[in-house]
Amino acid sequence: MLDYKLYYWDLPFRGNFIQLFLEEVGARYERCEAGDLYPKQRLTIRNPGMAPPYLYECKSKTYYAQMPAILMHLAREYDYLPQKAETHTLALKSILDCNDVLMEITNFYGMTMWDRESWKQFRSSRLADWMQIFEKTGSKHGLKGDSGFLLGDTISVADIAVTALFGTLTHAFPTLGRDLRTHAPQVAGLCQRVESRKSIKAFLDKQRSTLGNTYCGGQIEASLRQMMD
Ligand SMILES: N[C@@H](CCC(=O)N[C@@H](CS)C(=O)NCC(=O)O)C(=O)O
Repeated sequence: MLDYKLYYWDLPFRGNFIQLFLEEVGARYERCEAGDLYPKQRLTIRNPGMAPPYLYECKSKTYYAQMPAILMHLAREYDYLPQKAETHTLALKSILDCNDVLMEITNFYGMTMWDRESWKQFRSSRLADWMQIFEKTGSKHGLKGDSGFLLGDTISVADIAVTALFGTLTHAFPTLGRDLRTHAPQVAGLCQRVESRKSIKAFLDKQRSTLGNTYCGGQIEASLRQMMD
C-alpha cells in the first residue's frame, strides 16, 4: 500500500527535494514518470498544476504541485516544521530560497545558455551570496561544522531542502564544492551529515550509481558543464 506517488523525471534536480524528504520519513512511495501526467493531464487532476514535480497523496486522492508547497505539506504531515513563528516562516523562506537558486543556476530553466562572463559574474556574486545567506541563517540558529541544523537543534524540512540543493549541486559539479566550503562551511558540513542519514544515504548511493553526476539534464546542464573548471 503506497502513501505517495511522485511524478518527476529520473533526474535529481527538483525531484530530490521531495525524494530526500520521503526517504527521511520512511514514506512508502514510488516515482512515476513525469510524462504520465505532464503536460496532458495537468489541467484535469485534482488541484491542477503547471509542471512537475507532482505529488499524489494516496489517502486523500489529491495532487499537489509546486515543490515548496509539496514540501510544506509533507513537513506538516510528518512534523518536520519548527514550532516558533519565526523559524516556521524561515523554513518556508529557506525552501523558497532553494527554489530561486534552482531557477538562477539554470538561467531561468535554460531560457538562455551560460557564457563565461555571465557565469563568472553569477558564481562570484549571487551564488556566493546565496551560500552566505544559508550560512548566516544556520549560524544564527546554532549550526556548527559538525553539529546542529539550519533552524535549531532539531532536523526540519529546511535541512532536507538545503541538502537537496547544495548536496545535489556539489555532487553533480564537484568544483562547486569549493565555493560551498568557502562561503558556507557549516552548511557544507550539514549537507554531508544529512546525506549520511541511513535511508537518505541508501537512496543517494543507488541514485548516484545509476545516474552518475547528472543534474537537471538537457542543454542547460550541458551549458553548465562547459562552465566548470
Ligand atoms: N515553481 C515550480 C517549477 C516547476 C518546474 O519548472 N518544473 C520544471 C522541471 S524541474 C518543468 O517541468 N518545466 C516545464 C514547464 O514549466 O512546462 C516548482 O517549484 O515546482
